[in-house]
Amino acid sequence: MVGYEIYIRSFYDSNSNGTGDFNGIAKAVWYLKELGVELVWLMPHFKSPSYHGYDIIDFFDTNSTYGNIDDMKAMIKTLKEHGIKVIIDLPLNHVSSRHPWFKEALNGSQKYKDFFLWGNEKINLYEKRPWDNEPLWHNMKGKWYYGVFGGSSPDLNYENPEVIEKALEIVEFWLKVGVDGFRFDAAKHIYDYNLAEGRFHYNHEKNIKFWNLIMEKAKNIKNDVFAVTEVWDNPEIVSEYAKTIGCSFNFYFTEALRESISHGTTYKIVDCFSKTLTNKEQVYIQANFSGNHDMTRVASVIQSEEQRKVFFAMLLTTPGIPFIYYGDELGMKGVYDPYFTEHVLEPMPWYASLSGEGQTLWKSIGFNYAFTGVSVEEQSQRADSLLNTVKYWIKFRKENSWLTNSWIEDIHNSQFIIGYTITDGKNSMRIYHNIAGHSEEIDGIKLEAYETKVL
Ligand code: ACG
Repeated sequence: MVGYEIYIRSFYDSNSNGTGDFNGIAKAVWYLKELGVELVWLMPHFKSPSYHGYDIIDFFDTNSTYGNIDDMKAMIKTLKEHGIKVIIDLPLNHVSSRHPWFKEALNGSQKYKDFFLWGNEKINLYEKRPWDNEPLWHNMKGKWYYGVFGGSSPDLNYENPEVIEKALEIVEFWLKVGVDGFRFDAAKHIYDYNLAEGRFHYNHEKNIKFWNLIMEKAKNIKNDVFAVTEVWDNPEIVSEYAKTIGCSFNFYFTEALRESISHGTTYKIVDCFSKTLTNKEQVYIQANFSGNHDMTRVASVIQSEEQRKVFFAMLLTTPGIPFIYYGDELGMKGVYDPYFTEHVLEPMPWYASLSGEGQTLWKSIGFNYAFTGVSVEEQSQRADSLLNTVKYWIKFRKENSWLTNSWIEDIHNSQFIIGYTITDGKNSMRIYHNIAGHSEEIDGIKLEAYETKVL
């Protein structure tokens, strides 16, 4: 199974207003089918004041520019008819500062005050976020509140059982709408501040207990629910969450492949494969991925199409459920800017001219101008394009569906080649990738520039 991350606003426009929508995704099902993906991850679709949607105003309603709940149900139905599951992004850690709960809290309601975390004299209100020095505490109407992702998204207080109840209600609601599962946003942040000690601190144990509870609820409603967790951390920590949730994004994979391929040396890949893909226990599934909306697009890191082909060949011949970020299969570019993430959320280019049915145009396109030719149209017409290479490997993966529950053994490498056996204990194959722009040899096997060989 291969997953595909979609930013709804930028994907496919069904009513010619320039903005992508649920009906548009249903209309574009032919593309998802042709590509071969079987799982779609929708970035937040809830009512929200921001373009990205991670700060929610109503957990029980959709963003009306994308359509209403009935439109969403119809889209899920269409995709299901074509064998494609739909999971939604679920940011439970915080809400929008315009959420009625937060407004009530600011207006003095004790019930809703207990939904959030408030500063006091024991707390260092100027403590910074450890990874980028952004403030953790914010002031509104003279009141200090905690918001790990900024002032516009106050954190919920999960010490309050009522808040936990709300989270369970939200999970139940969307499973009943018909989604197949979730991408749990910011999973390590549910309990990331120790109020008693007045300092930032990840409580992984408590977080995992919380996700256990959520998963129990979800499985009660839908026993084959699929969930994947976003824990952007080192592999040891990620795996602790993955064991509970069943699947986790493998950030180290994306980082290692990008670095190794752009620098022309396999060592980082070897380290990553050894640390994250050799586990025979199979207690959880790895979700390796091409990139996501929080990082520079792979085509802006790995410049040549030939190198990107070997990147995708590797992504699609490793254990687990690989995810592709919409447009990465075409070579869409975009450089991540934490203050303006729109650069990596550009409209999906369906046509070389950027005009035609379904084309979204809600923002001007900076990194993917028409003249770059990167589009579904251009890529489909060229037999040796990146898109056609990605389709080839997705098809290969479908024909070898055991790869989902497999692991890697016997890694051999040189500076430019990595070879490994992928197996599930019953089936196995040996795979070699050459990341160099010239031919190379290993184990008596010759590979042409950027070639992948399956034996
Ligand atoms: C999710 C979403 C993101 C969203 C939010 C909030 C969370 O994907 O779009 O923001 O709803 C941190 C969080 C993640 C978060 C990203 C953006 N992603 O943990 O949950 O920020 C280090 C830290 C990570 C950190 C990462 C960011 O440890 O915690 O992610 O840096 O760069 C190695 C290390 C690893 C290290 C990396 C990178 O891998 O092992 O520890 O990660 O290197 O150095 C959205 C919007 C925001 C808005 C918010 C409300 O995008 O603009 O403010 O919503």
